Amino acid sequence: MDSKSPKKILTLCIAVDDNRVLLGMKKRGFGVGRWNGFGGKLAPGETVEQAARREMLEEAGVTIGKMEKLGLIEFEWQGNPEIHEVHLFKVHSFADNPIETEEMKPQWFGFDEIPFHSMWADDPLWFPLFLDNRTFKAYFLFAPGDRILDYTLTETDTF
Ligand code: 8OG
Repeated sequence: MDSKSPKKILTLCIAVDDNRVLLGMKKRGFGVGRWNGFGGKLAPGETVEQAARREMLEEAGVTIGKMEKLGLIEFEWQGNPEIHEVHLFKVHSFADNPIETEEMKPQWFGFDEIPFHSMWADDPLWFPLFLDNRTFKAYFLFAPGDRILDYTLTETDTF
């Protein structure tokens, strides 16, 4: 990791109810064909939290009520200097029913039915912390494609 690397800031919102998580099948763009939370890049002038709320509304048609930040995850791809800094939120309440949009097809999954085989390779490593409401920082280095070459994952009290 190089402190001078260009950083792209992104949001990721995963809603939960008592025993399920809300994921979406990504229908286009980066991560297409995988289940993921809802999110994307910050628009100019937006805070991370504003972007998280906007993306969830655009991609799932729901207005977030209560949410909390649980993770800060940095991604790097071998041979590419750009770092993706992903701010992960757990969404505890929202208005409206999730709807399918041009970008995502939403679906609820039980905590014991999370489709890790069709998710990003790093997700199984941090999902247990996420489900357990533990705050963490992580860094993943990917080989071109989807193989994790190196990573760190640390619980933290501060971001
Ligand atoms: O705007 P775009 O759809 O390209 O944003 C990418 C979304 O994917 C954004 O919500 C951040 C998220 N994301 C990554 N990498 C990873 C990852 O390794 N795991 C998960 N679960 N989400 C990721 O950019």
